[in-house]
Amino acid sequence: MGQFNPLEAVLKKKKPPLPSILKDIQNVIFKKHASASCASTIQKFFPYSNNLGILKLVKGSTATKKIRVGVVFSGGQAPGGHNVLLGLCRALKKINPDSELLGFLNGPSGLLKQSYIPLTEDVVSDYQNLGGFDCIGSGRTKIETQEQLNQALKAVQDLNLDGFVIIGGDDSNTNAAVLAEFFKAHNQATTVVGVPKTIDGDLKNDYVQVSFGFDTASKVYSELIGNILIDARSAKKYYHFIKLMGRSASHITLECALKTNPNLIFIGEEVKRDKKSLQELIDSCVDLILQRAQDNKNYGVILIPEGLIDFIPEIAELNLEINEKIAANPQLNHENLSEHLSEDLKNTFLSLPDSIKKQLLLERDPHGNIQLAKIETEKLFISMITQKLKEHPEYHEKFSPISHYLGYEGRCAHPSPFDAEYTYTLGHIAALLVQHEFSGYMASALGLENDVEAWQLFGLPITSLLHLEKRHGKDKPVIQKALVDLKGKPYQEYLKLKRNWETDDLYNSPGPIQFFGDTAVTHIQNSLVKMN
Ligand code: FBP
Repeated sequence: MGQFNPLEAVLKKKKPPLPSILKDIQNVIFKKHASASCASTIQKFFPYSNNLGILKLVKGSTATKKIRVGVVFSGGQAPGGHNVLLGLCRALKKINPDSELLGFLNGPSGLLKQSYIPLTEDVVSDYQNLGGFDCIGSGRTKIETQEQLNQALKAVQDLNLDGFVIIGGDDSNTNAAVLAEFFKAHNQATTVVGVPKTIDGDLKNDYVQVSFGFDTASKVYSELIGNILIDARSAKKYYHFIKLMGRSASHITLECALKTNPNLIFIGEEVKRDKKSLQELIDSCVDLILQRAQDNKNYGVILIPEGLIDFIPEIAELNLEINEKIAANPQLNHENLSEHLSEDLKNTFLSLPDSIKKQLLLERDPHGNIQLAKIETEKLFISMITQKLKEHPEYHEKFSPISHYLGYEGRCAHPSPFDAEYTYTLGHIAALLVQHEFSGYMASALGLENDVEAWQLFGLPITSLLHLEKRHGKDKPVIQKALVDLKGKPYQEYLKLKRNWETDDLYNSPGPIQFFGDTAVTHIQNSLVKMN
C-alpha cells in the first residue's frame, strides 16, 4: 500500500462489532422463518430453486466442517466491500480453522479464468475498514452464455469450491441465482450466495433495508453538495447543476436533498409518473431562476439524478428504439441513426446537442444497461436553459452556470461506521449460508436502525425477487429494481419542504463522515430507511 496515512492506520485497527447471535458462530443454524413466493412467470426458469423459504439465523448446534469458498466483487465499487471479505474470512476460520477463502480477481471473469489469490487474515486485515475494491478488483462480466456457465462449473470443480459468494447489485445477484440453479441442475454441490451491494440504493425489499455503500456514498455527496451550497450563498453569482450517480432510481438524489436542502431537485420516478417532457423540466428551472432573480438571487443549486434522462418519456422511448436499432445494425452512429428512427423520435433525437446524441449511442454494459453515468444531463440542462433564457435578455447575462458530476467520488470512500459494521456482518452471514448449504440465497440483516448487537440475520431466496424484463431485446428474469416510492415518507417529506427550498436558502452543510466520537453513527440514519 502507499504512503503512511494516519487515519487509515487507526481505521485498520478498529475491529467492527457483531450482532449478539454471531458471538457464538459455531452454535447457530438457519430456521425457516417465512414462505417466499416466486412469480409464476419466473418459476420455469428455476425448477430447482423456485420454492425456497426465508431463513432466520437462530441458536442451534451444528457440525463445523472445513469449507473452501471463492468470492468475487461484481459491478461498481461501494464502500464496505473489503469488510465483507474480512467478515467472510474470519467467519470461515471461526467455523473451522482449516477453511479457506479465495478471492477471484477483477470480477466474475476471474472465476472463468480461475485467476485468484488466497485471502488469508494477513491479506484482508490490511484492508480493514478501508474503501475501494482494490484488494481483488471488480468487473462487470455477466456469466450468461452456455460456454460461460460451463466454464464457471469447471472452475468450481477444478478448485474444489464448497461455496461461491458474489458481492454485487441487482444484476449480479440475479447472476448468483442463475449460477446456483445451473450448479443444482448439474448436481454440483457448490453453494452460491449473494451479498447486496450498490451505492444506488435500488436493491431494497422487505429483507434488504438498504444495500451496502448507499449510506457512505450519500454522505460523501452530501458533504460536497453542502460545500457547494455554502459557496453559492457566499459568491452569489453561480448556478450549480449537480448530477448525482445512481443509474436508475433517484434514491441518492432524494437522500442528499433531504440532508442538504438545495433549491431544486428532480426525481426521475415523479417525472415518469407525471409524463413530464424535457422542455417542461427546463421550464421549471427557468421559472426558478426568474423567481429567485426577483429577490436578487442570481445563484442556486439544482440536483439532477443520473437516471433522470431515462425517465423522461420521450427520451426513454428513444433509448428503447436506439437499443433495438443498434442491436440490429451495430454500424449506426449519431450521424446516420436519425434516418432509421420513427418520425417523432427522429425529431427528439435531432433536437439534442451532438455530444448527447453520441452519448446515447455508447455501448451498453454487459447487462444491457445504457451507460447513464456517461450521459451529461447536467450539461444538456445548462445548454437548454441558456437557450431559453435568451427570451429574457436581462436575466440571460446574469446566468452563470457550473456543472458537476458526483459519482466516482463517493464509491470508494472509507465506509461510514454503519457501512463498516453492516458489511462485516454480511460477510459472516454469507459464510454461514455456505456452511449450511443454502444455495441461491442473499445475506440479509434487519433492524439496522438499532445498534449492531440487536440486528436480526436472515437468508433471502433470490428467486423471490425476480421478475421478467426486456434485456438486449429479450425477456430475462432479473431482480426488480426498487425505485423511489412516490407514496413513501421520504418523498412525501420532500414535497412538504420543496417550496421553501426554492425561495429561502435553507442550505445545510453536513460536513464529512465522522469515524470516531459522539457523531460517529453506527446505525442506519438514512431517510430512505428511517422514514419508510
Ligand atoms: P452497481 O449497480 O454495479 O453497484 O453500479 C452502480 C453504479 O455506480 C451506477 O450508479 C453507475 O451508473 C454505474 O455504476 C457506473 O458504472 P461504471 O463503474 O462501469 O462506470
